[in-house]
Amino acid sequence: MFHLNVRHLLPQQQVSSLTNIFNPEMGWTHWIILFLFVSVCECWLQPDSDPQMHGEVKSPQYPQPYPPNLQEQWDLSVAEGYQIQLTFTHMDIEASAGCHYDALTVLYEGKVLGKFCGSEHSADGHHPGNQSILSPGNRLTLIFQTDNNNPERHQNVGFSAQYQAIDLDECSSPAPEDGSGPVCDQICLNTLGSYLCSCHHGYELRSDQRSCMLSCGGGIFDEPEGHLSSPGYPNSPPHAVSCQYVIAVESGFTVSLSFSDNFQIESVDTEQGLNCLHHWLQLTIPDREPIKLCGSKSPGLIATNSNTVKLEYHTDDQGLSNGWSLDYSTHRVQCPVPDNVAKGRVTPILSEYFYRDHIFVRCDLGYKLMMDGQEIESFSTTCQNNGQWHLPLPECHIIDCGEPEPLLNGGVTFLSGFQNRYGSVVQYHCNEPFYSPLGGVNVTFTCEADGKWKSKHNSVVTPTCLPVCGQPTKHISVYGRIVGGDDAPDDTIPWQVQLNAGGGGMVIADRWIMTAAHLVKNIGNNTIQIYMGHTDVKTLMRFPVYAASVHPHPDYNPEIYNNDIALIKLRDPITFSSSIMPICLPAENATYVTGMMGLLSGFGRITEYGPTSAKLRYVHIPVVNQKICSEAMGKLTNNMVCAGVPEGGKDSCSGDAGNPYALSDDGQFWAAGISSWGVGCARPGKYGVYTRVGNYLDWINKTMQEN
Ligand code: 4AZ
Repeated sequence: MFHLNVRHLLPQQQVSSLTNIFNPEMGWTHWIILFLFVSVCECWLQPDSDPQMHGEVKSPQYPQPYPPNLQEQWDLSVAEGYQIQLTFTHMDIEASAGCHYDALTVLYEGKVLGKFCGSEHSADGHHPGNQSILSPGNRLTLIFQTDNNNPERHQNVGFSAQYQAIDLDECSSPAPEDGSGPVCDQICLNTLGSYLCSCHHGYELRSDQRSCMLSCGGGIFDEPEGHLSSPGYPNSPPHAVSCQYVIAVESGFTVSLSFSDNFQIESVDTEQGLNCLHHWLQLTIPDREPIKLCGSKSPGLIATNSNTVKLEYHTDDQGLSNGWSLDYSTHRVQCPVPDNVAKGRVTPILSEYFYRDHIFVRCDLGYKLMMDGQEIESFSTTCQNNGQWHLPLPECHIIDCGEPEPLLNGGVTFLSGFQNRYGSVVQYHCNEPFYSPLGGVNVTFTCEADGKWKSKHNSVVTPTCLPVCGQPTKHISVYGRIVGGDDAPDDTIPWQVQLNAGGGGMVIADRWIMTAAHLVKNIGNNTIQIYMGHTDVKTLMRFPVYAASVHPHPDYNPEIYNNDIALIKLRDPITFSSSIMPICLPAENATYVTGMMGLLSGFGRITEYGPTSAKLRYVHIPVVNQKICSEAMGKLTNNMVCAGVPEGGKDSCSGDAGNPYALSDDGQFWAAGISSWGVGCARPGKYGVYTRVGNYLDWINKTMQEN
């Protein structure tokens, strides 16, 4: 194996001529002039500057006989690193002993390689024959000398020779005698015109390109673990070592050095202790003072707490250090153990946390994650390569459900807990006895972990308070009359209303009044005023409420008062109390049983020809058999029901149209009839005729829904 560090040798001559030409201090004009000069010179000097690789040499006048008195010289040269091989194609020089008269002398650097004369077959002289002449270097000098001593006019033609460049094998050249050693210290590679030196494994070529030295084995070590040692360890390395090693592993990891026991770096004993004066191993850790190590005690384990460390081993040309050896390993950077989070949990719980570890924080039930004043869905943080968590820990704050939704016509009471926080329990109630909760029971809501108030059945919908209908807080204890009736005490008929149009009506919902169609048929919405909540007319009139829309039955027939029913929608909803309460609508299956007593009320006339009442009056009259009534009153439709007594005296009268005729079931009043028409008032044998409300449930509900 050859060492990789192989450098090509530039012939010294070329190096020096290059450095002469490329003088860095030259200006641009000089460069241009030089360029022109070099270009031109190259053309002129081509034959000299570009050495010949082969050629021919002939004696003067060859193949004519050469003249006398010659002293001709040829200086042959080929490229550096080559030898010249000279081969004679023909030689015919006057032969003489020792080539005394005429001779061709071949020289290398002044040293005679051969002196030739004669021809191939001549007896004396010195002819090269078929042998070539090889110059030791890249030059060769030929000198052709002839004398004048030629009385017989010789016929010798001289010589003709070819020469060519032959690669010089520098590697097999013997070591120069100056004691500088062989061409190459370890390995020599012959190349065309030159040679290369190389070194065995573990060695590197010195800057002289010839000699080899023990390799530092330095460089960058980026694997998570590895082994380093000084050159030649455990044997002492050559002197004047300067080796550099860099351990640079991924950030987020720290390097620990573990020196073997066999550690020996020359130190100098001083009064202050060991001094690493001439030999040392210096450790450089970023942001720390460099540490110089020497002596013969192993430093053992050194935790650098850094992902990079530079080691520089230095010895001078004296002293003795056997060197050192170490194994390095890496550990993930450690992050601090996270604090506890009050009302929360950090997972996973470990005794140590390292680079790339994640932790999660979850809050106890009823608590939420908060960061920088903001609630967050989830939390995790990662141990970074700098040993810090990438996010600080969040806090767990108790969940707050906020104020519970207010309940219309009801309220909310705190049963337990604190400031609407998690676990607080509230109870909704309706304003009894005028409202009752839909579903019947008071509902409790708890502030749950999701921050919502929820019922036992996990509902988030606040309950609804439905108005209580037909159940006055005060009851009429004495039976009385309208015609033949009596004044109604306050709060006993709280659904009673009076219209400015004359006639009355009844409250059936918080925005709806029911009355007779014939009263409102031709009246605009804006002119209708409705009064309620008082039994005294004067007081009553002080508190009008207004209609938003009026809905007489579309099939109302004014001729026979069929379908004499209308609904008025109020602009504003009514809040019910003991003085204003709706009357119930008939049940789906409501029956009008003959003889059943009903409650008729209103502000109509007290007698057929008398004045209307200043007070609300009422009378109890029974439901009359339909056939009997029809016989008494003429043709009735099924949408009508009669009430009254055959003997007369108790009846509705003028101004009572639209008023309620209420039947009761289990103390709950329902709107059985709407006062519609009659013949006079309270006459014997006559009855009051009322719109049979039970026939209009669908229309009423539809109208209320659609408006
Ligand atoms: C009316 O004109 C009226 N006796 C209402 C009912 C009766 C008579 C008249 C029935 O308002």
